[in-house]
Amino acid sequence: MALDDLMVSRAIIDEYSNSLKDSLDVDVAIVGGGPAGLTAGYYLCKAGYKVSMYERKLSLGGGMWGGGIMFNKIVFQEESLPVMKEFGVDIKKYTDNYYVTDSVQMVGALVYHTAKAGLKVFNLMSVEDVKVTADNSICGLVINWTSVEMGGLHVDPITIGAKYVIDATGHACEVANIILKRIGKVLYTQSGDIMGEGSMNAEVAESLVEQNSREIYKNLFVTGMAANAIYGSKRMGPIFGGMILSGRKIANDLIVKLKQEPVLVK
Ligand code: 48F
Repeated sequence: MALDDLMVSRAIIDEYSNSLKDSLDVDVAIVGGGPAGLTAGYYLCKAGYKVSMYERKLSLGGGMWGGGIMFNKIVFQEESLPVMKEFGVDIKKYTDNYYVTDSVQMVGALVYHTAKAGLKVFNLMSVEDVKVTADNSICGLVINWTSVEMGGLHVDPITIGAKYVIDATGHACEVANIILKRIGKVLYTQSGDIMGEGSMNAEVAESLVEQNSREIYKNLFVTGMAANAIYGSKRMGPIFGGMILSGRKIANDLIVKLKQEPVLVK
């Protein structure tokens, strides 16, 4: 059969535009496609919610590809085994409570299962601001192409609506920083500010990351390394169990909230 180059262009433009239009109003918008954001997206989509993800880079996976010092192996602990098994990766028990998988396989599995569950992914897209209601509750995101950001070009962004937003931007906790800049020290921390990440202690950091994964401002939730940075916990380095447990925790919290919403009868 003959191939028409213009049909290829048309298919790309139509399908991407439809996807973007369909994601103008979502239940949950996730900023950042690292392990925590992807896991949160997986469980939310599996529960039937409409979820979109914005990732600045070309590829999803965040800090997971490089394992530790570019040795592409992922270490995780016993507690996170059920989530690892859910993604179907090959797991090797190294010794009691230490399990290892391949980081490339893990990123692939997370991306595949999350996309198949229905997550709408917009890569090469950076979140530069939040959309707020009159009382400054978060109700969406302001997005623009990463290439615009990189080029320092003066091109206006577009806005999407979301009932809830998740900051899954890792060490930089970028959405929380936007709140500080635009609204002030209003985060649900002791000082209202980002408390800042402490030095390495995997035991402490991993034990706190799930409990730090929660609402940090009106309709804004946090997961992953950003949660520990915001609440002043330590860093954990190249162990990834806490990231996926944190993603699952925030998804479960939001599922509870979304279920409580009244169903509008048309
Ligand atoms: O950094 P990242 O992997 O965050 P995470 O899911 O996992 C942390 C671990 O990788 C590791 C660790 C624990 O073992 O300490 O660092 O918490 O993924 C964050 C993603 O967010 C993207 C960024 O490119 C990365 O892929 N990101 C950050 N800011 C923005 C963004 C933004 N403003 N807009 C879009 N994407």
